[in-house]
Amino acid sequence: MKLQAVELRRIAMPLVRPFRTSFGVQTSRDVLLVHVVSDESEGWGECVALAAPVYSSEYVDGTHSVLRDYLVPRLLAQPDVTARSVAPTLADVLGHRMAKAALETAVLDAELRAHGMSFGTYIGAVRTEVECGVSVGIAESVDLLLEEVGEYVEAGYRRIKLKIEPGWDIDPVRAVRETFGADLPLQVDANTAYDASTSPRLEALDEFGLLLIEQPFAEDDLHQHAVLARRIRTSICLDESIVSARAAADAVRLGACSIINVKAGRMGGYLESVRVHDVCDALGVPVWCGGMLETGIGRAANVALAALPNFRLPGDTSASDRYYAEDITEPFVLQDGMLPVPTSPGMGVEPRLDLLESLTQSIETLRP
Ligand code: OSB
Ligand code: MG
Repeated sequence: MKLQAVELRRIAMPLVRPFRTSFGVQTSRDVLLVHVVSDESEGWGECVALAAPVYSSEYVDGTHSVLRDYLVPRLLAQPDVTARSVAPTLADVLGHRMAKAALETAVLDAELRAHGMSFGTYIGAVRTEVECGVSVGIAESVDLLLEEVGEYVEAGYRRIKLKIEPGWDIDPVRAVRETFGADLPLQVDANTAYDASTSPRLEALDEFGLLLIEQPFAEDDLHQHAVLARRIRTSICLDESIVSARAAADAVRLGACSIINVKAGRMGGYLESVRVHDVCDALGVPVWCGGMLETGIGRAANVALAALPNFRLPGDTSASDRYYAEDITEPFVLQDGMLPVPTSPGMGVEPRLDLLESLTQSIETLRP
């Protein structure tokens, strides 16, 4: 394909409820959408960077800037662009994986639409629907947490993930176990909030039969994760630390984790995410699909990714109404705790352009 234009569109999406994690509270998402127009078709990608650099070093204004000044110009200068050519073309720009992922996804959407092939078919999806979990923020009180978890259990979610931090860990986990029973699939996510001095609190979680503990320590501290993994029965899962298939293989071989959360934004795209899936499969390590509070555009690709065979745990691929009163695509609706894998060409969803217009804060169009 020859790219004719790349549009960078910023939209404001209010969340249905505030989402509090160990790194802060989010009440809305400032989303950067990448729209590519080629001589054959069009495609969309959603950048998952948060408004501030608190989950990883990327943030939405930074991704916008690097796309505009460095990434998009490199692609526009190419006579022929395919999704597989995007990462090599951008390789001399270091890091900025979320920005690169959004651009590669938009190109992949356009390419697959031109070929009439769905993303699920392209990557080898083996399921028509995927099991969904939900990520529950740090609450004002244990009572309010139990109320929120109750709503999600009632809605049919197949797994609950509690956000934790030192001081909001043992009590809420115990309360959820006592209220919903030992059979509720339950896991926790610390978003790097612990260190060696607070690690004993995580050891105290070992008695609650959790599916996993996600990213308790710093992104670059694989050693501390390996130490904890040796001390407890509960599986350690890494999120922030895993930025590539190589990082995944290294972390597993060091004994730092036995489960991996796959997020395409963090890994620079869906093509690298498939490689992470494959290397983990070869190492006997299950993966699951994480989330970054995506709109329907990003969610569609995540749901298809989660249909690969080694995605063996429910993902943070929740229904549209968990995040937004009105989604910018046809909403994803939970059916018996599952979401259907899109089957239309490309990522399989159409943005609702009228709604998109009303949510748009700015648009910038770049041409060759
Ligand atoms: O650590 O998994 C995380 C949201 C934003 C940033 C990081 C994380 C999350 C979530 C929510 O846990 C996942 C989702 O429902 O999209
Ligand atoms: Mg996480």
